[in-house]
Amino acid sequence: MDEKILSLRERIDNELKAVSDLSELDSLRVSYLGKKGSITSLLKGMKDLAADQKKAFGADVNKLKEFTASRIEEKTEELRRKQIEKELAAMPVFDISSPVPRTNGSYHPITLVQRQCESIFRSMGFTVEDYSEVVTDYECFESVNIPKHHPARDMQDTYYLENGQLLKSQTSAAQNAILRKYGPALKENGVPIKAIFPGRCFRNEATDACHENTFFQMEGMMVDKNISISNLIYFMKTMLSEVFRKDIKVRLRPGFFPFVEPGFELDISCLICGGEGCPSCKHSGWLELCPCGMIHPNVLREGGIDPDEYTGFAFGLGLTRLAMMKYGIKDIRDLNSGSLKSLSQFTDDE
Ligand code: FA5
Repeated sequence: MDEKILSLRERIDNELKAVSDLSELDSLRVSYLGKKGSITSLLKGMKDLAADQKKAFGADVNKLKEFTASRIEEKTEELRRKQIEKELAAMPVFDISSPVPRTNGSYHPITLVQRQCESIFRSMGFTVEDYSEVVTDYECFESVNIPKHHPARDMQDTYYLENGQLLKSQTSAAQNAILRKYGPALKENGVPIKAIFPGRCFRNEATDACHENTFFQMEGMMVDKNISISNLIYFMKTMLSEVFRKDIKVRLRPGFFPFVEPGFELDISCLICGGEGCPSCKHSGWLELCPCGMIHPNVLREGGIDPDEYTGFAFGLGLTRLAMMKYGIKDIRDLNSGSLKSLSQFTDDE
C-alpha cells in the first residue's frame, strides 16, 4: 500500500480510538469523507498520477474509505451505547414500596357545570337520562320533524358512519325515545314527563372562539296537560339563577326549530366582555345559550302522545358555552385542549 495512504490510515485509526462523543465523531467523519475531506482529496489527486499507478492507488484509497466508514459505524454504535447507559444510570430508581406523592385530579369545567345543572333539575323532579352518541337519521332528524332534504339539516351537518348512522348533532336526537319511554306512565297514571338528557354533540363546523366541532348540550323536556310557555320560562329562569348566582341579562327572541312551535332563542349577555362585544360572543354582546319552545304536535304524535290532550316544552342548553360563561373561559377551544394548566384551575364552588 502507498506510504501516504498507510500513514493516513494509522492517523484515522488513532483519532477514532480517542474520540469520546458523537458530535466530535461527526466532525471527524466530515474531515475524512466530506467533500473537502482528506480521503476525498486523495481520490481527487489521482488525476495527476501516471496511468499505470492509477489503478493500484485507486484500489488502496477505496480500501481506506471502506475501512474508515466501517470504523466510524462501530464507533457510533459504541458511543450511542455508552450514552444510553449514562442516561439510564442517571434515572431515578423506581421503588415500588416508597410512598408516592399524590396530587388530586380535578373535574373538567363541563363536568362541573353539567353536574350542577343535573342537581338543579333533579331537585325540581326531572330524571337524568343518558343517550347514545351514535344515532340514526330517524332519531336525530326525522322523529323531530326534520324530514329528509329539510333545509334545517344544513345547520347541522355531522359525521356519518358507513352504515348510515351518524354522530348526533343535537341532544334532541333522544326526544322520541324519552317520549316513548315515559309516555305510558303519563297516559296511564298521569305522571308528567320531566327529563333532562345531557350529551356530547358533533358538527361539521368551522371552529372559532364560540364554536367547536365537538361540544356538549343538555336537553330538557316536560310534557303534561296544560303546559305553557310560562312553565318553560319559569324553569329557564330558575336554572340560570341557580347556575350563576348573580343577576345576568337574558333575552328571549323568536327562533325557528322544526321541533318546536313557537320557538325561541334564549341568549345571555356575554359575561366575558360585559356585553360590549368580543370574539367569545362574535362581537354581538350576546351569546346564544339555550334555544327552546313548545314541543311541535308532530313530535308528540311521533312519540306516541296525543297533542290534543298534552302539551310540553323542550330546551337545548349549550352546556359547553354555559361552562365558558360561568368560568370566564374566553375561547371554547380551550375546553377540548386537554391542557391541564388551563383546565385544572376550576373547582366545584357548591
Ligand atoms: C339545537 O341544537 C336544538 N336541538 C336546540 C333545541 C332543543 C331547540 C329543544 C328547541 C328545543 P342549536 O343548533 O342552536 O339548536 O344549538 C343549541 C345550543 O347548543 C346553542 O345555543 C349553543 O349554545 C350550543 N351550540 C350549538 N352549536 C355549537 C357549537 N358548534 N359549539 C358550541 N356550542 C354550540
